Amino acid sequence: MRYVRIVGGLLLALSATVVMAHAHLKKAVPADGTVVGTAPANVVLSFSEPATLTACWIQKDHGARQKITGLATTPAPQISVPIPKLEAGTYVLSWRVVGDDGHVLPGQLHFTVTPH
Ligand SMILES: [Cu+2]
Repeated sequence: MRYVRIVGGLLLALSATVVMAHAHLKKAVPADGTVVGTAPANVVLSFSEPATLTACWIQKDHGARQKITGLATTPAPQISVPIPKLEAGTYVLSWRVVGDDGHVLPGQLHFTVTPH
């Protein structure tokens, strides 16, 4: 019984380590769901560890995805994504990110640019 508990605890500790090794999004500016009056020139993504975006797209009002180029190729915990000039509308920024452990994770955030 004691053995089972120790092994169980060890497995829990191990899985916690694996989870922490993924590049998780901790913060985004603008944050997911934000409504902004001025189109952002950049979206800044903060991850739980140094990470690299392998791909990134922006999509307006469920239209075609536009690929974002000029992404940093050096891993960093904070990544600034250059955003093309945006008109008023609803946007989805989506990406694929790879962290230290080599796992590629998808992510996305939504924001709205209001006319002014
Ligand atoms: Cu991972």
